[in-house]
Amino acid sequence: MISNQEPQPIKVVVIGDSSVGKTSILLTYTQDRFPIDYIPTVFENYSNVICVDNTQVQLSLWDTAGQESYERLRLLSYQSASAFVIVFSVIDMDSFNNIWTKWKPELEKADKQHLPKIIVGNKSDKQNDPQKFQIFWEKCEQENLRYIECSAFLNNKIKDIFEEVVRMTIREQILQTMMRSKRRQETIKHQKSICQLL
Ligand SMILES: Nc1nc2c(ncn2[C@@H]2O[C@H](COP(=O)(O)OP(=O)(O)O)[C@@H](O)[C@H]2O)c(=O)[nH]1
Ligand SMILES: [Mg+2]
Repeated sequence: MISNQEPQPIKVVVIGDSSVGKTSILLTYTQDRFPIDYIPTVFENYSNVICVDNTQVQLSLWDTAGQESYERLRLLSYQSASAFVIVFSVIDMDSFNNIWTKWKPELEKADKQHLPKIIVGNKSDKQNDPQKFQIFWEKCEQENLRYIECSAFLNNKIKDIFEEVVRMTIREQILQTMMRSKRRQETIKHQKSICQLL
């Protein structure tokens, strides 16, 4: 059901090695076409109201630059993030390995490891090896992370990435609200029992 409330803001930050296709994914999603001419290093932040499973959200998308020299700037963009999309290229094994050795540790350093995140293998138009897919999928499964393979070039599964990350964020926020309310009730119960004792 669509409510009359203000759409809930969700900030999604896209990270991953340089050249894996982060900016292309974002441009393809927001413009519904693959950028064939010019691709900026980082695309301008974007914000739009979208509807996922009958819930309206104010989705803002933040691109980042993967290089070491941009680390300070990148960490700034992690502030008030709701979720992360970690992109690698399915034709570049290093970019996959770097998820575990660079990107996850960077999120931990920024104290964002608890936020919802999704792993995205881009450039699937260049490689269609089920064995490779299995390797990527199994590792993500082990790490308890959702894996989506996509091609910005073919505009394949691009919309699914953002719908799924919004879905995961809404679920997580509901869970957090329920836990807060439970903790509040427990505190009230505890205070009441102390009052009775006194
Ligand atoms: N074949 C193929 N090339 C892609 C795809 N996505 C991006 N690229 C290319 O990969 C290069 C790097 O893309 P870019 O979006 O700048 O990567 P970023 O550094 O991660 O933002 C560019 O030459 C893109 O045209 C894709 O899905 N398939
Ligand atoms: Mg870029």
